[in-house]
Amino acid sequence: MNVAGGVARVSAGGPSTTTAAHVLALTLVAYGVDTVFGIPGTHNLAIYQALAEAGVRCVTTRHEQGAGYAADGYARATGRPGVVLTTTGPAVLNAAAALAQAYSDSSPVLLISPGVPLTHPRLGCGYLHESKDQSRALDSLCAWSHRVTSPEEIPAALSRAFASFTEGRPRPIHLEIPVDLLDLPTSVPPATPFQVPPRAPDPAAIASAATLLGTALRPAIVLGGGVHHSHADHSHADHSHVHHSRAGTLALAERTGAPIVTTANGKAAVPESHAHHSRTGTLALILAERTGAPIVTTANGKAAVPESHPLALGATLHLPAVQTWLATCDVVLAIGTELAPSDFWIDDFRLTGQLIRIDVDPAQMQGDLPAMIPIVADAYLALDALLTHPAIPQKPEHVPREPLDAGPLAERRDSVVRAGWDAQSLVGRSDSVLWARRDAELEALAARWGSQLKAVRDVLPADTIVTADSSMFCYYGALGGLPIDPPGRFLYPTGFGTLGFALPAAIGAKIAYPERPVAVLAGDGAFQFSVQELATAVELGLPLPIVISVNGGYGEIRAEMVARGMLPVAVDLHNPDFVGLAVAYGAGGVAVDTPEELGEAVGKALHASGPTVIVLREA
Ligand SMILES: Cc1ncc(C[n+]2csc(CCOP(=O)(O)OP(=O)(O)O)c2C)c(N)n1
Ligand SMILES: [Mg+2]
Repeated sequence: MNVAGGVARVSAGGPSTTTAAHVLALTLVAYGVDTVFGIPGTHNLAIYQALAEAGVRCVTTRHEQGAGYAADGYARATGRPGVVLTTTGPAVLNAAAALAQAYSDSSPVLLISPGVPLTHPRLGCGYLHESKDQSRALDSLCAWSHRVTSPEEIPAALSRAFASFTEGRPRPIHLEIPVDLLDLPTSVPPATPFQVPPRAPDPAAIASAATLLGTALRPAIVLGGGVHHSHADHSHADHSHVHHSRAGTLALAERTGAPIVTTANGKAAVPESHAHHSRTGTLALILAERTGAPIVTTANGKAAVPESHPLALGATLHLPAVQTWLATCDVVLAIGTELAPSDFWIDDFRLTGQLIRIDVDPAQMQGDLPAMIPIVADAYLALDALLTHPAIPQKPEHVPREPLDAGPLAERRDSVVRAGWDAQSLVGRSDSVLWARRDAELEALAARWGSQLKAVRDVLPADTIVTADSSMFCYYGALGGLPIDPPGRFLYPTGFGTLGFALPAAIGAKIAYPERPVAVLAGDGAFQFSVQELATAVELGLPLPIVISVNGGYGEIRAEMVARGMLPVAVDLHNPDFVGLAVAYGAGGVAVDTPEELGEAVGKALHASGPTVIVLREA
């Protein structure tokens, strides 16, 4: 028997029937899901069977938390939903930390799990994998969790999930299917995917923002993770339904060197071959050049624009020098960012200038830093509208040369001059006081790893996806000290601040883009939260350099204890022989001492037949 979606099935028991599990699998396929990350168990076998029949790749991790981070890595790298499949109960809770991390970082992760039977009274009678209320537990960590009550509800629930990944802020979703529904026959067809048009900005708000930006003396741009995956970055290949202006598209093409194609409806578009670049980031850079605004990014916004650009301050929002400067800018444009305490690393950052916020999430407009001009819209469309507004210079000719140092605006207002844009004035900018202070602070933070990070940077190809963990090597080191230009990426668990993210996230990213280099950075503590995923990477033959910064345990926490005047307790860990451990898993393992050895090891690992653990002893 064929069903919509065209997949025929023959089951051992005779003529096949379409079941709830089949409708689930076929709907996922219709939405373009080609891979799920998870672990099979008694309750989800029907789903595994239907997925296998539908040709979906099932990647088995060694722990459901690893599946969650892998799906998240896949989602962050591609902008497409990452799907996790677990069994009921402990498996769902194992994945829960990863879902909460995805919530914090606005990553579209879909967890599908069975649940206790619909017919079960759920009164704590000891049903296998029973918990008090699994769906409610997950609902408090995700955008939402839904327990369906009939097979017919499955395509509707999935359709709602996929729509919510694109219509606003993408956040994780849990779909629970009572185990007794999975094998039920059904005639409901799989869901038919549809496009949710990206949210266009309010022209009046754009006009106000353009006027403010166009007359700003010290404008600044802050980019968050929302810039990587605005709707326009991931919509239909020719983008013909996205109403971006021809002017914006031409500017984009000029900047990326992409050829322009004209679509059936006469609109100009840039082909999908340039999809690895954030089109939204490119527009933000063009706006920066036209207004002379330096750009700083959050951790999640890292590499949305080239960090080598003279106007880019990198992912340094946590540095006091950058905060002091930002606080004195007269106009700040924040795009796709919460401007959260975990972005600033302090709780009470305040601006003195006027704040324009662009975000798909209306809730962001009245956050800790309320927007003076709120623009609730897709970031690409809003930037496109700003760039074509007459109040914004149409050429990059308004770069304020001075002052970019941290003096209070009032004292400086008179000395602000506007200079004609040329390459020379931008090059000169990197010598300015602001950049010098940034560099000094970065160096102080990352001194321990400075030459090591440089050695790693030198051997990583431009399109490398770097995954990082909540370890000092990553946030004091790589976040500000490993510059990345697009199409490179930096995937890091901010906000929720989990440990064990980097390795499984790299597995997900590498599965999404087998042709792109992917590298892992983690501390010895973080690595051991998901060390078992080495087996997954070995099994899949993924050439991942995994650089472990070894300091004998939870270094940051140890330092905090000392700073409090405590004697360190519970932070010095017995470590395994990491090289021996890697070899036992079938991976490569090497200990390095010098930056040269590190660079060489990372370079070699990129071309190995599987993962390589590279042990870097902290000085
Ligand atoms: C899941 C989880 N458990 C505990 C913590 C608390 N924590 C934050 S940093 C840290 C130490 C991490 O050790 P390591 O990865 O070796 O980095 P280091 O601090 O040594 O650089 C711990 C335990 C956390 N963030 N997440
Ligand atoms: Mg450590």
